[in-house]
Amino acid sequence: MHSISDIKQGVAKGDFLLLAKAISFIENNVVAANTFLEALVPAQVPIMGITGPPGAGKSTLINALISTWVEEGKKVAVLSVDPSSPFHQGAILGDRIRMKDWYLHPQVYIRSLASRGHLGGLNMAMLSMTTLMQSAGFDYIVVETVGVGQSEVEIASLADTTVVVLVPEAGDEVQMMKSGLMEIANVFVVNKSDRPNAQIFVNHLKQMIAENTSSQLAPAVVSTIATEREGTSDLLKAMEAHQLAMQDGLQKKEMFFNKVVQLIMASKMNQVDIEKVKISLASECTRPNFNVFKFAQTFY
Ligand SMILES: Nc1nc2c(ncn2[C@@H]2O[C@H](COP(=O)(O)OP(=O)(O)O)[C@@H](O)[C@H]2O)c(=O)[nH]1
Ligand SMILES: [Mg+2]
Repeated sequence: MHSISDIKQGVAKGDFLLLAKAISFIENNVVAANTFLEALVPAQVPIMGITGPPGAGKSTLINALISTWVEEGKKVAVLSVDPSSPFHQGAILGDRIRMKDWYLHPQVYIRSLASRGHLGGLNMAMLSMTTLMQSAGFDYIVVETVGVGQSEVEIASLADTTVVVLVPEAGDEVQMMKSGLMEIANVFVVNKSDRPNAQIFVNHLKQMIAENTSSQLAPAVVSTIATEREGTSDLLKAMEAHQLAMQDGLQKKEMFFNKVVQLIMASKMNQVDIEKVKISLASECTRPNFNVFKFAQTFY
């Protein structure tokens, strides 16, 4: 494995080959990668999570944000996961088209992750990769995930700032997922504001926020038209304001606590031979009065 300083040098020159190799290494060698990950020296680059239903305009929005950052001379990393299409490449191809300007750009690194097949789970993969990006010299790190109620990636436990992207027609949906979304969103984006009734939806959303959160924790609401790059500077301002507000705050501590819990759980799981569990379970579970607690206990 190359050292992180070699990887960083590559990134500085716009050559992402060593970075890509490090990612593959992490994906394929959970235990061996630990030594590499433990040696990283992550900078305090905030991780921005962008989530929301499929088609809301997350990738288009990220595309617009990248434009702004690239113009400022910054380096940007985008990690994108679409758990709704585990084997189908469609969503990833769609993002490739949406963000096509950036795939070969020396300031931008975009990586799509399959939602399954990661040793140690997707959350672990994301945690490792965002830490790697923080250590590799990027100025901005964005993670795109599809949020559909029970997102496979708990983006909120991974991101410093979580942006939930909705569209004006999302009224009922919001009602449905109200509690969950209210908890994770630091910023709401109402994208496709070129559509009729966008303002009504914004007002409705603001009202729901006021009813459900205390004023200090209230997420900002930003209207955008991602395809026109409209509202992106407001979005940037809202994200920056949130990052300022969370410095050393309770939310930051909670985020790190969640990460540490995930790592402890993963390392405990590494001590278990999961194949052995499966084989043993196959014969045991058909017995009458099979007790799952008693069975699991033999593997602790
Ligand atoms: N009218 C309109 N269409 C948009 C806007 N933003 C994105 N779209 C379109 O919505 C579709 C889905 O966008 P995409 O970024 O792939 O959504 P994602 O699945 O959330 O990443 C694409 O056809 C975009 O061109 C917007 O602000 N207004
Ligand atoms: Mg997308």
